[in-house]
Amino acid sequence: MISWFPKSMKHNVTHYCAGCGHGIITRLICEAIDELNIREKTIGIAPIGCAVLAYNYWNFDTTEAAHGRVPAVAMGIKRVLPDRIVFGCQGDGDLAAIGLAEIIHCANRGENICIFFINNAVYGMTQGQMAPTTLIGQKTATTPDGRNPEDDGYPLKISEMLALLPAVAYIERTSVHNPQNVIKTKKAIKKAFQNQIEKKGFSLVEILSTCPSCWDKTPVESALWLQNELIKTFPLGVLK
Ligand SMILES: Cc1ncc(C[n+]2csc(CCOP(=O)(O)OP(=O)(O)O)c2C)c(N)n1
Ligand code: SF4
Repeated sequence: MISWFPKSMKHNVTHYCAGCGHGIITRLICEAIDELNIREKTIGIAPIGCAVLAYNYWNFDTTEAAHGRVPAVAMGIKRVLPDRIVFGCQGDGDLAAIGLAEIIHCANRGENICIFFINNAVYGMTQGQMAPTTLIGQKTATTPDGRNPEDDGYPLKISEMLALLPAVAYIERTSVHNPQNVIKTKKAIKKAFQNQIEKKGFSLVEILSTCPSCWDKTPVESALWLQNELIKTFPLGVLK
């Protein structure tokens, strides 16, 4: 059992937009850390993107990694301080575009860290550019007529790609668009941490998340769009 407000979370006013999935994910990570009683030895790494300020909410040791370098920083910390529990958060622009090489090689080495990969199908922070995960036909600031695979390529399925690597311990795709899936997401986050505690190697949880501001939808419309459209391209479940 946990108290109503996680010990691992700071009492700060959120900077996330109304209906954004980031806030839910931030709290789930804190609840998981509390429940596993690892707050004193956890180190979290914030990315670029809207989660850049995650350390304003995390009440444990944190640092920041520029432009996709979360896995490299996490790896360095974990190798120097192997008794710590080290995790990183990354958006799809951060992880699947500018940091693609980092995540592939980190996973391929089976580094004993956790990555929470927040897929909202756009660059939220920079006002909705196309991301590698943007759906075919999806309108964004840089694809005003919708993503066209002939010009823009196809949505990149990072979890499926990483699940092929032999050194990867665990990959699951979850979502936070409704309570049932929020509960599943927390379970997946806890499992990833547990894997690290048991020294099983690299774990990644891809979490489908809403971005009402850049999707140009209300929070309710965003939850429905995630459920009816985003999940079609990014089906939920354990990939490895
Ligand atoms: C072409 C390009 N390269 C690099 C950047 C720097 N940059 C700032 S925020 C960001 C990523 C934000 O998107 P995401 O990682 O999806 O996080 P979100 O804000 O959606 O949570 C990047 C790559 C940029 N804006 N444009
Ligand atoms: S821009 Fe999108 S991802 Fe960023 S805080 Fe707002 S809703 Fe969330």
